[in-house]
Amino acid sequence: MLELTAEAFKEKITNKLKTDRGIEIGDASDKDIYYVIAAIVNEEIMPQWYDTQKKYEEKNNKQIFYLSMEFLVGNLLQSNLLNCGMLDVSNQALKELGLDPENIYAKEHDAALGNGGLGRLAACFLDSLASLNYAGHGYGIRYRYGLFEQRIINGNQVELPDYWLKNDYPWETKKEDEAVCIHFHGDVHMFKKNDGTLEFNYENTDKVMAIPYDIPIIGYENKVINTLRLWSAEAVYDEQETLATENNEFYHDLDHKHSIEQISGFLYPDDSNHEGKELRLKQQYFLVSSSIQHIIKNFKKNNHTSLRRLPEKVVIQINDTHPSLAIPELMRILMDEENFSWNAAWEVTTKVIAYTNHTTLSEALETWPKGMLEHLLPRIYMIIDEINERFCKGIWYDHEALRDTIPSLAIIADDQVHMARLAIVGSFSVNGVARIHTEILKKQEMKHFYNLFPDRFNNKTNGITHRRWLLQANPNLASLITDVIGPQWIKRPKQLISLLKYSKDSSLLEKFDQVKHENKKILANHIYERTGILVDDQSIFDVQIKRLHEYKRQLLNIFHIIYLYNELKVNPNQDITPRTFIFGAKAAPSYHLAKEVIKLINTVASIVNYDPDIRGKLKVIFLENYNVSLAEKIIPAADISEQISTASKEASGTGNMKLMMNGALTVGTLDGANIEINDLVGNQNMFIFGLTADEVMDYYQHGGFDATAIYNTDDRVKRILDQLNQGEFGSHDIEFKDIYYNILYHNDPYFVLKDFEPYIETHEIVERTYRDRLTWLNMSVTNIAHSGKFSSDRTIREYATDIWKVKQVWG
Ligand code: 26V
Repeated sequence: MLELTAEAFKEKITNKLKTDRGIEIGDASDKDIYYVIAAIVNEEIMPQWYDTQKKYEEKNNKQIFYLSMEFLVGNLLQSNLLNCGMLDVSNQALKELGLDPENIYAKEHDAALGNGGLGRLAACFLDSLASLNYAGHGYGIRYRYGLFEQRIINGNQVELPDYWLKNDYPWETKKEDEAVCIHFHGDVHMFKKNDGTLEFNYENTDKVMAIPYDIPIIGYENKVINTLRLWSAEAVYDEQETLATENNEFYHDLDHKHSIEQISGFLYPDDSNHEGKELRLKQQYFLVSSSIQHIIKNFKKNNHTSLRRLPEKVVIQINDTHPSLAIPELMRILMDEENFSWNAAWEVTTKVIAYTNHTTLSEALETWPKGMLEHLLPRIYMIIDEINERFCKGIWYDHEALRDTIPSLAIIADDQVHMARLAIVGSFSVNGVARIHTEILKKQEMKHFYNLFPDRFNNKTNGITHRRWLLQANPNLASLITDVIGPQWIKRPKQLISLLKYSKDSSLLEKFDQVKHENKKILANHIYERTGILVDDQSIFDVQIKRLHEYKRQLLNIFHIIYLYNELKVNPNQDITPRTFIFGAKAAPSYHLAKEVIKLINTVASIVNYDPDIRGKLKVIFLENYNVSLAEKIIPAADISEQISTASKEASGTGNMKLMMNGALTVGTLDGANIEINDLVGNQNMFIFGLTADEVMDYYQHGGFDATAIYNTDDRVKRILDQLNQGEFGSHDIEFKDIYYNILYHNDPYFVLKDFEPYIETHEIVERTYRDRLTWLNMSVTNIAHSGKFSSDRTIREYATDIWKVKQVWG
């Protein structure tokens, strides 16, 4: 890329400090330096961004539009520097200026526009799309407040607003002239035209402007710059620059303006429990309508032909059902604005839209009260109603054998609109995100749909960008790998497999050990700075980092810790390898039980960490405000990756892939993508335990599991639950009773007790294995070697070939 020397880079920094910020280097803060480096990157990429768009226009190939309510992009300066080939020179220049590059890059406030896996996946996909040279863009919402900032106060989670736009965000460009207008509410009038067809007009709608802000998505060393377009809601003004409302009274106007801006006000912080909130529905339609309007405008600009040919030029991937109103919205535009007949519009729509499912948890499946949808989006509701009518009639007449299943297939049933059903019926592809997840969709959750549309269903196992999660986050490991097998793996991550040849070379394994140890020291320092707690960098770093949810079973992990603590209290001289348990997790603010688990982890931590009997053999660290930046610090230092969901519940998981790629060994259930990791590395290179998905589903269907029986027979379990019930860990004696009741009176719905014993035993094996250094290191390197499959480059290639039918644009 750009041939810049460190000397030249330093000069750029000093010049820009003067010209952009009016200061000399000696007076510049880390933040000033951050902004000028971002400006240097922008200067480099802006012309490339323009050129990329021009090339796309010239070639006029099919383009991919990834619609998502979430893009968890995190921090961008370092990855932008990396992808445009300036990271090394920037690091060197900063060091020569006496600055710590880490500190400078850390000045960026993470863009936390996502909850967890689903949002981060969207961000990894954008990185792969650009790096592999696909014309693929993201569309999302520019929430003014991202996912809340978490503080732990007295062990409790406290949520603070995340006003990430407080300071200038250097990566966005406002495109005022590409704003579009969105309509809510209003009356729909139907006219019969002379030719007998129907025309629909809307009146008295509430209008909202959608203003796009574009963020460049930089491909890795290939000069491709794609776009992430985030929409922001603003009030519509009339010619006199007053708010376009019926009543121009000042305070009424302000109120109105405020309620409009709320549409892009904040990201909903719950990723597990669907609540039918109208504002969330408004957000979804706002995203969908602005994006589709823009896609169609673009098509018309570049193609002087009928919109019937839209499927040749456009594919829209919807990230879960959240953008599934894209289906009726595209129908609406084609019919009401472009005069398409129903059949012609349906033909186009169902060739353009593809749907990814990310969960089978019934409580997360979206449904909207039909009255709410009808009131907010009357025309859209009419179209959904018609889709439903035609679909149900089709089954009735063409699939007699399925007549009985109509109530479970109908898009509108029980006064609710079922969004997953709409998404399946209105798209040409439905994919799950790991093999087992897709199989569960086909055989259980969506089996009737699968019988109707077997060709529509397909699997696309998730992936992660190895550029951010290995090359950038773990430079020491990345350069060791390059020393051993050469740099080809960076562009072809499957080539990591060449490491296998060296996985028994003890002098080399030592080097891997050193890298891990260095990373552990860095994390230990960070932990000390953030918490004041000293952790032993020789201890096993046992890591569970993910959203807090019952099905992810952080509770099983903390029960194991309590068990170890109890054992050590009885026998303080026990010879165990010291362990540091590291947690990072946000709970949805309204998820009471999840917050109780956070409190429990912190309470156990405060007891274990300061108990002299333990003599530092166990440490429990809960790092507050887990986010992308923190993940980048923890993952390179992990020895153990806890992937212990109740089998069948975790659709895929992506943290499992990031940790594996950084040499952590998985302790996991046969769930999600763990199964595919297991296929590659084998039982001998990971620690599998617990119920299988079939066993779990069998218990749900036929019963036969009794939590109380385990409580009564396993003394270890009884002791832990009694400790909770009797307030041994609580500041008052009802503190953790809810957890106790949930397990014993609701029959332990996530099988924590059932999997307790195998989990404990597995951890005993983990400890023995860890002591056998060469075996452990061999396992670790074997995992890294096989992790290439989990690069999102592989995933994106599969989407491109099987679903989107697009090719790389050039090169
Ligand atoms: C659901 C909801 C429902 C209520 C409103 C807000 C909201 C926001 C997000 C979601 C999506 C939940 C689904 C999800 O995040 N699934 C995760 O997707 C990952 C990427 O495919 C996958 O690795 C995880 O296993 C899966 O749990």
